Amino acid sequence: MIISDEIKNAINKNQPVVALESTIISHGMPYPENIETAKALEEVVRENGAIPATIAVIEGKIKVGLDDRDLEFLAKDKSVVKASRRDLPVALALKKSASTTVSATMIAANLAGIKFFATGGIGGVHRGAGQSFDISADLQELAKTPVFVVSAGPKAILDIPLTMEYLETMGVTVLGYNSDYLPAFYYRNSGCKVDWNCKNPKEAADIFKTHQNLGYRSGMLLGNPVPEIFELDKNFIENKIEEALAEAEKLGIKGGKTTPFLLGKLYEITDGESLKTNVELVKMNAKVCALIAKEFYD
Ligand code: PSU
Ligand code: MN
Repeated sequence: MIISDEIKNAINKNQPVVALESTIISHGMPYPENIETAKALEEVVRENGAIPATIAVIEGKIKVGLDDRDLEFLAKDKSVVKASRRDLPVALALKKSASTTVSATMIAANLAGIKFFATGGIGGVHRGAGQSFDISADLQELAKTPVFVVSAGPKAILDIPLTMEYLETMGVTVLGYNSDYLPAFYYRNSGCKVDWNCKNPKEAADIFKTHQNLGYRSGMLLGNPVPEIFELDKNFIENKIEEALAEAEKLGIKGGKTTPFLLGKLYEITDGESLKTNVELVKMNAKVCALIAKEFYD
């Protein structure tokens, strides 16, 4: 693992560090919005008092803190693979380059000693999982790796009530951020209640501190709704999601290709509206995550 000097120094001094994932760059957004967003996220984290740590696998090593060349490569090179928990040992042993999903980024962050991580939307239980069995490894990771994850909820392409149920079964603490409901990525309210509404960064930091003091080895999920001005109309986006899902079904898209396909398709059929919202919600998550990390180490 290669950790940048700045990040290593911050970790050693117990200063706030926020991990950022790289699948969103390689498989979540088109070029050049992906690299612009990757850079903007690092800025947002800094502006809010924490050190950003974007994570990927570069030539067989976990790299914590990427330079411009790495970001450019992840944003442009179509050969970059998407590495989840199960892929990580292979990518490292065979000296591949790969972007890391929420699960792989949590593993890397935890190994590096980073406790906070901001993403867009986590993976979850896919619609029709009763048939396909498609449940993202992100959910299991939240149950076994002690990292605090800020997201705008599960991606709306998923089955959100089943995702909530799964997290509950695995004993993962799920918090709403100033909301009684889990957000649905593109829109603020999934209609799915959360047990706990956390009102500010201090409450979130206190809850995570207590969780650590109890010796829990699991992670925690904060659902931060997209700002109102950027949210998409529920009916509008749900119709588009149906359309994208039908297309995926027709083409026989499966496994790790499903999420990138659906996000790409939505971009196309919403004339870029889905991407605009996606960019804004990740930025907001990076901000909130930095503020919570700052409280935690204060
Ligand atoms: N959030 C986004 N865009 C993304 C992802 C999250 O705004 O592309 C990625 C994350 O890396 C997440 C992955 O872990 O999608 C889930 O993929 P799957 O459903 O195959 O587990
Ligand atoms: Mn899957």
